Amino acid sequence: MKRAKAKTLLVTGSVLFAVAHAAMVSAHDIRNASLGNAKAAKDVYEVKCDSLSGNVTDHLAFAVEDLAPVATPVLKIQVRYPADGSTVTGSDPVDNDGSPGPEKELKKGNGVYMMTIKKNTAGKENYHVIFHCESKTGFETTANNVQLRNR
Ligand SMILES: [Ca+2]
Repeated sequence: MKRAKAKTLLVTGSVLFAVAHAAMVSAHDIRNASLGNAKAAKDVYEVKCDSLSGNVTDHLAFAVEDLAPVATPVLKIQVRYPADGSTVTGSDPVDNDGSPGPEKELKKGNGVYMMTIKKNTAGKENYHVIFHCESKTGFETTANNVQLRNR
């Protein structure tokens, strides 16, 4: 759970960061999920960030990975904090290359975040989502998620 070491590796390169990230926090992944053919298809998850062992959440960090098939749609991940409407969006610009798109953060502390996976055009897609509630100092806090919509 302690991610201080991963944060140190971060300065040496994003590849090391991705490896450390995957190894240390695999519990907060949504693996091999899919979006249907329709352009408007989207999956919605509710993520609740809480405190763990005295560490209060500072932000929700997230990234999406576009898995095979290699298809036209570009996958997007949008996280919204409904309490004030703040949103941050990320994407994976390279389909099925074994790594997610750039990690993004929404800094809203403990609370409920809405995470939506969508795409920019019609076509079936499969994806993997990585997300973590983290304290200011990079400790993982509690993240519970439920899927609200699956299209
Ligand atoms: Ca990719």
